[in-house]
Amino acid sequence: MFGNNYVCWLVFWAVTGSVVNGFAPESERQVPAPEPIAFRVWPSMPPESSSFELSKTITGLAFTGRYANYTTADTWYPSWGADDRLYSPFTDTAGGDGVNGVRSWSGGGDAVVGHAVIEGDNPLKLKLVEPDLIPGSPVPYGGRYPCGSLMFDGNWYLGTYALNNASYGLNWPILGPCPGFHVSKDLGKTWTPSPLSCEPGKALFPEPTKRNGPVKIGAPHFVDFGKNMAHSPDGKAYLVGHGSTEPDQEDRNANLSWITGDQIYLCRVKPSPSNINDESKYEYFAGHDDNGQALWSWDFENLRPLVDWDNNCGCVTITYNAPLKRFLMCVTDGWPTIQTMNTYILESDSITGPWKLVSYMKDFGVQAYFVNFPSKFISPDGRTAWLCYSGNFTRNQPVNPPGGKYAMSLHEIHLLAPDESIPESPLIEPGNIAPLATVSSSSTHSNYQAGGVTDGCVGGYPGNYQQEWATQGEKDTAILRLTWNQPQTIDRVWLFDRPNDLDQVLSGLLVFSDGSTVKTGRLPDNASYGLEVRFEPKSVKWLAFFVTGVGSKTQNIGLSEIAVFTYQSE
Ligand SMILES: [Ca+2]
Ligand SMILES: [Ca+2]
Ligand SMILES: [Ca+2]
Repeated sequence: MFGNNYVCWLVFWAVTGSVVNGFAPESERQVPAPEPIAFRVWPSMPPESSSFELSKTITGLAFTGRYANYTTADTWYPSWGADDRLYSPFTDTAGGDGVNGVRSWSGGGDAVVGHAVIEGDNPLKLKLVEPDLIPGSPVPYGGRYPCGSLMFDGNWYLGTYALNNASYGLNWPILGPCPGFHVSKDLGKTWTPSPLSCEPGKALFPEPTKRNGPVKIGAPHFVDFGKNMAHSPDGKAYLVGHGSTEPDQEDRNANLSWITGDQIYLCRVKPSPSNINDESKYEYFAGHDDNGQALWSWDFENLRPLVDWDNNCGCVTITYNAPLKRFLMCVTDGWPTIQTMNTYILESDSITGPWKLVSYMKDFGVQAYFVNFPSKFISPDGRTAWLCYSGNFTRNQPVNPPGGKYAMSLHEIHLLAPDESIPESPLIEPGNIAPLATVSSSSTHSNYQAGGVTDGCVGGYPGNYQQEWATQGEKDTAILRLTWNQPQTIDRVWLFDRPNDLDQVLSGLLVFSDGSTVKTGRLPDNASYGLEVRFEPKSVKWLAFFVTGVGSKTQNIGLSEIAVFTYQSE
């Protein structure tokens, strides 16, 4: 479905455009830039096996387009300390500067986990400080990675979990046990290592029964109750993890991995340095009684699933949204560990459920994982928050939403209220397939990202520079290329200039993967209008836009937006 404006343009075209052989000839016209939208709703596409009721309180999740990326590491789970700083693990730094020069790698016998403090109130202007490492043996597993982080009453608890590899080519397909928590009483300067280990029988919980056997709370994450756990119902820390049981319902590789599983489990403990690694101090969620009251048990044997959805319960986090009085659960289904991943958001007014579906975000990222809502960045009305995740560790995948990265990637989101109107724009309708493409460019200015060119917004410097692509000093050499995973049948492209009055495209050339080319003319300088280029429908896997001529004042040529429309027969 297209917005009303689009229908008007189509009618206008049918009246004024000449038609040859049933198709419009290659031609150009100006189209007005769609109004900038406040947010873009991510379509919720739950699979048929989903049995969640839809939430009536939070009816969807939308992205405003504002984002920020920090470091070249993943595994960020910030915990909000009483001193207003965020305390997080990190690991697996990939190139670049790591975290202020500190590099962490959690696979192999020399596994270490990173930790760092995040300062600042504005998610767009955070400062990472005090990064350091803690070693810990993964034996008899192959890797030992960070999981839950809690800063409470001046003590920092940093959890780890074991992973194993297997011979079938996936990424860490076997989830192992949790060997407890490292504890720091001086804000991360020194640590008392966990006395527990990854060996079955010597881990925190009495699981697995044998090496590589399934676990229920393999990678626990602390429920984020706000600053210094301000909203814990009973002063206890709650931990949520994903797992599976034995025997499983089917035989699949990576059934239970770092990012895949069958159930979600919950436990709680009064946090103190002496309690945190003492299993006898833990209580387990044991289901509900006949009146719907949550049951808690001191016996791990009585642990029951908080969510039970075979093959759809991977890595999980929970945050309390205090203004809305709602718990938000983020679950990633990342099977088979190296392709696109799905994330869904659930909400409940009780930590023990029942949970209702906010959004099932298919191919979110397109490979996002370790998804959480840091409570510090929830707005006073509870409707704006920032989603924290890492994305696309498997290279050469498209990025969606724009700005996602292998990093601490923070994205501003809006939680839809019932009856709230949803903004429309032809740039975010399904007919525009530019956002589905992998974007590459001859160069990109260091303050910009090429992905701004397909974010659905015509904008840029001197406004929001995240909404456009600018080159690093290029003029008539610049090339932008969009590549799709599948061939696409297209018949129109919209091109919008950078809105500033220095940089302007005077001429260009569209080159398609089928070998055809189309010359394009001047783009309106201030981008209040764009250039629509129409051509006979063609099936392509990629297209490239070559800038062939620019205005004399141009410094860093680029585009604020490109849209590519699929051919609609009829
Ligand atoms: Ca399963
Ligand atoms: Ca844009
Ligand atoms: Ca311009």
